[in-house]
Amino acid sequence: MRNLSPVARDSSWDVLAAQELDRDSWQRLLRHEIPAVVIRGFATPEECNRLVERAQVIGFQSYEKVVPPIDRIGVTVFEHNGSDVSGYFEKAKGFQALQGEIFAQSFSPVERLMSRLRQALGVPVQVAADPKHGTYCAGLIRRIENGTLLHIDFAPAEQPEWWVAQVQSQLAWNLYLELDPVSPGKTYVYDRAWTSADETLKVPGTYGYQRSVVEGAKKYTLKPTKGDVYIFNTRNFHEVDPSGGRRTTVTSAIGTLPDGRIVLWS
Ligand SMILES: O=C(O)CCC(=O)C(=O)O
Ligand SMILES: [Fe+2]
Repeated sequence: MRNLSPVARDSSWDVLAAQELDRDSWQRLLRHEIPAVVIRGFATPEECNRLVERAQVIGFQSYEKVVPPIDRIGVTVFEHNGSDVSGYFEKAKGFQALQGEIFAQSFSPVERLMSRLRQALGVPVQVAADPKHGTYCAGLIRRIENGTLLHIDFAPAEQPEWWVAQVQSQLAWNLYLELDPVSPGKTYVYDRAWTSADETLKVPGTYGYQRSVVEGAKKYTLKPTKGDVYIFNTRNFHEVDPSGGRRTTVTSAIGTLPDGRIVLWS
């Protein structure tokens, strides 16, 4: 499963800006040549508001053992790191029904995102499925309001026993549903991709890394805007600032398989 493909370091970002989604920008994002891809106007303000409203009625819960706290509706592989694969899939079933309910009463950002990717890239896009355990969850509704630690999200490194560890590249999409207009909680992505040697810089007992890991690296500032989707390569170190108020997103991981297929999971 594990696919710790080396990262080509002969190219680095030349523009610190997100590019519109197309085949070319996608390939460049996978090769770590650009910091982000954007889909502007992915959802209308009314769609965003409606989804937030439905999510609030259902209610958020906090990630287990994460400081600073992050709230979410959904199930994540991150919280089942190690080999608690069955635990994840047991919870997944319950969540899929709940997610269906929320999206049926608003709209499905996951379906929309998959169809936009198919359209733009011309490849199959599916929710990830483990042949033994079934379908992964994809599409977490998340509130990051106190910021995050400096981290990466990369299954080959973090969930080596899982089916999704066979991905060659891992990206994330975030649809920003609700933001504080003054202090939205910026996201910073560094031009520095994780390698296994970086594990020595992990801060013990947390999901974060020491700051020295990004020393001297170019930094892209993602200032989120409501209704837009940003996609970035989560093998690159990144972090989120605390926000002045509500900061709600819908998000999932996106992986590329060796046969060209794209899979989503949370
Ligand atoms: O909320 C964001 O802007 C990014 C959060 C994050 O760390 C991720 O999507 O991997
Ligand atoms: Fe992340």
